[in-house]
Amino acid sequence: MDPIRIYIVGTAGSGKSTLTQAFKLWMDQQGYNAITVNLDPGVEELGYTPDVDIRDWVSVPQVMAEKGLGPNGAQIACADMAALRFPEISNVIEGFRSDYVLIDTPGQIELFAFREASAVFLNAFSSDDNVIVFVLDPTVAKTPAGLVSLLMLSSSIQFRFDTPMELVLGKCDLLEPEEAERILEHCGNTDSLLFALGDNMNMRSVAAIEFLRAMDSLGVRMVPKPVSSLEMTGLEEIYRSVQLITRGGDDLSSD
Ligand SMILES: Nc1nc2c(ncn2[C@@H]2O[C@H](COP(=O)(O)OP(=O)(O)O)[C@@H](O)[C@H]2O)c(=O)[nH]1
Ligand SMILES: [Mg+2]
Repeated sequence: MDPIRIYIVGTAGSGKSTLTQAFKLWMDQQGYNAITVNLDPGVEELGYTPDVDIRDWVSVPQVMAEKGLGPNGAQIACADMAALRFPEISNVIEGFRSDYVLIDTPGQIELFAFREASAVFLNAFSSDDNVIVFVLDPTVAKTPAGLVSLLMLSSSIQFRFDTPMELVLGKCDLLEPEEAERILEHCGNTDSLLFALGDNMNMRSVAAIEFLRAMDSLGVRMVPKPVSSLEMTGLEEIYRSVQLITRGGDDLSSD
């Protein structure tokens, strides 16, 4: 059976790399066979050693030096070069024959969302085996407008790739319990979120109303799973949800 590929996606600094590392540790502890893949060619300090590292094929500092590009131009060039190297990278990933592939995506979310490389990766596999785990940064999700913006961003990515997605509220250890509760309540209950946004009918609240109602009628609204990579909490819930999405809840370990 093909491995389940879990793409960890989120805004810069939301905690993607730390979650990749924590999730791998948790999977090891449970006896699940998982590998980690770093897809960020520009990262300097990762905090863990990935099993497969895009920097072995393309690296931002090297492209900056060779092509005389600045860091942003080099990031984009690298993302596009990674698409060309996809067959080799994919072969190395397949070689591990693991049940799970945890994919840490570039720090800047637009590199994942809007460059071709991620579409090449995602489309190469059956959509039944891909899941995007979208990490909500708690410092942004704390305000109602920040939360709606993140939900819009996650919808944009879901729309672009047509891949199942699980939402995660990251770094929960930094939130007061009632703050975390409020965010979860806002995600699950459109009226409470609209109420929190305020009732001044400006462009922003009309856009939010239309967006949230559209999500409601499509049935794609999601309540995030609260997670702390630091305290290793919420990882089992992500795992269960990924299993449900990809395998209808069958646990690989019971095969
Ligand atoms: N308190 C706390 N800090 C975290 C957690 N996850 C990540 N961080 C911190 O958030 C910062 C950004 O994390 P990183 O994983 O590099 O984010 P990325 O850019 O999305 O890959 C780092 O300083 C991490 O130590 C968490 O669960 N709890
Ligand atoms: Mg990172």
